[in-house]
Amino acid sequence: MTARHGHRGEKMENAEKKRVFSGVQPSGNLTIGNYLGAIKNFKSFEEQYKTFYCVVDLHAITVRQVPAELRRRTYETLALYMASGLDETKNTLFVQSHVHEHAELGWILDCYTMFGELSRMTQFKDKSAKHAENINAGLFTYPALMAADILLYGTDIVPVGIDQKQHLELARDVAMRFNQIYSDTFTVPEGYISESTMKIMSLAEPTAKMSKSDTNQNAVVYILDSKDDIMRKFKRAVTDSGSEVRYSEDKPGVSNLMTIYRAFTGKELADIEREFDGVGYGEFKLAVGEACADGLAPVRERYNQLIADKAHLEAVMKAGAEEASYYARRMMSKVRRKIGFVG
Ligand code: AQP
Repeated sequence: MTARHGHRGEKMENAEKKRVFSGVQPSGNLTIGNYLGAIKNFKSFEEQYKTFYCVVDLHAITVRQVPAELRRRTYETLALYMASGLDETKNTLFVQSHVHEHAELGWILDCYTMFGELSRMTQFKDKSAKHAENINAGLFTYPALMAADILLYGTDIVPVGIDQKQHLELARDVAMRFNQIYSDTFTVPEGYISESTMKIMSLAEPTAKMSKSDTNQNAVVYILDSKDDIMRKFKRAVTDSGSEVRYSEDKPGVSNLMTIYRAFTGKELADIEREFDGVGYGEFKLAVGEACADGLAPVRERYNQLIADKAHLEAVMKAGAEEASYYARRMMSKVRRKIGFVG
């Protein structure tokens, strides 16, 4: 047993804490959408909760991945968790495929998730339109695996962006369904969706979500982009008609930039409107670029140190998987018993 995961006393203490689970797919270079909508919020739970943050590689293969890139991005995603401030001694950081119970419970929950429910998932509809040549069964049952990820740890809270709300609701429904059939087994999880950063939009098409798999590199700001790239992308960002820096529905481009500016500076929207009153979009976009680049600089710096030490990352993911497995095994033995599996 490692010092990190301690002894029974520590587990006892953890047993009383509420649980948090979330994950990010290593399916591309991570964006400021992933950072502001999800990862940046993870840290706020590390003191009060028992937290599980996972690199969800099983989910990533629902879309075809180049093996060498998937491997590299798995390390990168873990390093980005840590570079964003997650302390590996306070959070369980691990890779989904290292804990086999995710796949096992995923299969079981497939059998408690309805075809009709999965057919209604907007992400499935979007992704099957985007990947028409590869509409595989995994893409369809993705939400049941996500339910397994969450329910395996008795999770109370799941910090995610708004795009995951529908999947989270399905996880709740599946938990309640299972509990109703077999008596109380799973905790019914709640989403934690940060209102101010729940959906960062594309810089090229501000009515669409910023996505790591977007093929238009100018639409997306990556966490590890250089300052020059960040400035260039914000300079080219699509704005709206008129010239006022004002937050409103009919100004999706400017509103998105204000959201990003607010997230990196901590300023209120009304103050931002005042700050840029009478100033053209050009100057505003430069200020957003500066704030974003400044906010990401320390993350990039820490990341560069972390990614250079692969042995340390491997030690973190190994220890994380051991810790997660302890909880996962306990839940699985309960689930097996309830269902009626022998042994
Ligand atoms: N644009 C966004 N704004 C706010 N939150 C976002 N998230 C993703 N994009 C935004 C949140 O990031 C977490 C991890 O996402 P994921 O890796 O599970 O996949 P996703 O939601 O499908 O994200 P992407 O970037 O769009 O990936 P691809 O292009 O591979 O599909 C989630 O909590 C998500 O809400």
